[in-house]
Amino acid sequence: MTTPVKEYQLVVMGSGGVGKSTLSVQFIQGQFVDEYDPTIEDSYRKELVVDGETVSLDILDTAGQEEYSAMREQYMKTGQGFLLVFSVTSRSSFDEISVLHQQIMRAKNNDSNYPILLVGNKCDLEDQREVPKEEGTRLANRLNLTYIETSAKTRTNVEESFTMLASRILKYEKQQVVNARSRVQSQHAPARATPAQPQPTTPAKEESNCCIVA
Ligand SMILES: Nc1nc2c(ncn2[C@@H]2O[C@H](COP(=O)(O)OP(=O)(O)O)[C@@H](O)[C@H]2O)c(=O)[nH]1
Ligand SMILES: [Mg+2]
Repeated sequence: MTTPVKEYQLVVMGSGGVGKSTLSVQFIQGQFVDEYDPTIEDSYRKELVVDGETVSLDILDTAGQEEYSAMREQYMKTGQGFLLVFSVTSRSSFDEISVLHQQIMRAKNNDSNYPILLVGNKCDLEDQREVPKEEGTRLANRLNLTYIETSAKTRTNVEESFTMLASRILKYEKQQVVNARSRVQSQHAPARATPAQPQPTTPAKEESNCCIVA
């Protein structure tokens, strides 16, 4: 009997022209596309082995147009991991990151451990660089993200960034299970502690109270 492969939704976000489609196509098809219709929002699927587990990644390459903001809210809710992409050759695309991050945080109940990678793309264009590596690292530290620089042209760190995000998602999911277990245990803890406490006047009522799920 084969175990069903786990599926995860990854969302690639960032300003127009930073290389979201090029990164996605390079990862999926292993080729560099010079021109890709910037208005196309597409999704791709790829299976890969992450931390010894085979997973299926559903990758949404967003087009980031304002008129689709209802769609944007939707994929921010359903996305299980995000690549926040800017281009190291564009200061304005870097400035846009904090806004996008805030929007994700709103959709994810301000969970600062949510799997998100900060990606500085086009690192092959060193002579056109507007955002130093240190600034990327600093922003990532401030937002509790990991920073990685990529080139969709030379394939530098392309595979690594998607794999790293998938690995983060798996770890996050496992942590959620641990957290849920310890929540259940702590809900039962007062009931076990009750006999050691000074005898309450109405023990039956207190015991029933500790079973209420908040
Ligand atoms: N030199 C270089 N060009 C890139 C890189 N990534 C994307 N591009 C180019 O940047 C332009 C915009 O890329 P695209 O993927 O369409 O950006 P999107 O709007 O974020 O999807 C295209 O001409 C790409 O060929 C990269 O890493 N290095
Ligand atoms: Mg695109």
